[in-house]
Amino acid sequence: MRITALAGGIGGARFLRGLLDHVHADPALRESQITIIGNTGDDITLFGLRVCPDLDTLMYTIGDGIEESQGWGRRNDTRTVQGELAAYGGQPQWFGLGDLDFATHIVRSQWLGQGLTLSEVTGRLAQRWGLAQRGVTLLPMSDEPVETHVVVDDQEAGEGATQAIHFQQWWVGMGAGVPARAFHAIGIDRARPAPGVLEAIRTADVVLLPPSNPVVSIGIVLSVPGVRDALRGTSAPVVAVSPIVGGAPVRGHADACLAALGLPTTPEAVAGLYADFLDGWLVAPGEEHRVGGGVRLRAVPLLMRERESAARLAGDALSLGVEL
Ligand code: GDP
Ligand code: FO1
Ligand code: CA
Repeated sequence: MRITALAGGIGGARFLRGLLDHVHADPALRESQITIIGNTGDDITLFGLRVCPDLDTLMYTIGDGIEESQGWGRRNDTRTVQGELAAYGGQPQWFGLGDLDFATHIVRSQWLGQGLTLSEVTGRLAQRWGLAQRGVTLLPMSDEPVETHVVVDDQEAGEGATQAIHFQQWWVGMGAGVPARAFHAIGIDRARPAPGVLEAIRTADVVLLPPSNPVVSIGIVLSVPGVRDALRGTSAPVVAVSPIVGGAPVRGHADACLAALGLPTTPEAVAGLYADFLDGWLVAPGEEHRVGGGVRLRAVPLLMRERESAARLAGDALSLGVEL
């Protein structure tokens, strides 16, 4: 089966590792090809190095190198380089970069500097993590740089003044502690889908949207020109999983992101963002509120506590897609 998924970082990665566990446990699905279209709006240049948090989270999780306790970064990493950078007064210090993780950013930056595209670089990095052997192709949403910026109030500039800051400064630096007024994907007007992205959507048997952040993960991928049209046009069923359970995100700040769009933190609000292409929608039991447009609703346990529950959830999403 050809399965295509759009994904952010931690929620997307846990779901997709579950999907792999699910397909590899079933002889009929074992030969499946899974193409992951990763969000690159979180990308940032730090200390001259290009950092792609969502691609790396996907790669490390699927390649079994992730630090499970935090959901990002390399397992058992150390912070020697970061400590030395801080001793020099190097900025920023609010973004944690481990020594092993640094190697990824160094070699990525070197290859980008030699003129390789981000897709080519991501393909090379993925080789080290054995993604192809697991039937996985990891694609960035675009080879052109796109960076999500967040409009926040500028207290110092006075009443009503705002400023736009990098997404990571808001999310990690400030812990999303100030309200986001709007999100802008800088560079999106010049961005084209990376090679293979539209084809993967068009030729898929099933398209899955993991419970990734609907605004700053999936929303940014959807804003790449052509991606949304491809989802509307594909003959494959599109099935999405709610990241909202019991009126709150399972982790992270999706509530603050939805609020910036004037939306409540409900599964229905998220489904509304996907309404023009959505065919199947997984919600938590007790949250089966109708969403329009003939979308097939199914209630299943949505929490990915360990790999087994993530595999069950991914299996539920896949089987809904196959039924549609
Ligand atoms: P990020 O890029 O690291 O923020 O990760 P994603 O965008 O891929 O996923 C973040 C979203 O995953 C958050 O909005 C969470 O609510 C959601 N999430 C995390 N864990 C779970 C879970 O166990 N179940 C569900 N349904 N959603 C989850
Ligand atoms: N998230 C944090 O909350 N704090 C960090 O210091 C941090 C560092 C970091 C380094 C590399 C990487 O690939 C991811 C990292 N993340 C960190 C996670 C990540 O930046 C955010 O969770 C996502 O971008 C939000 O979607
Ligand atoms: Ca992200």
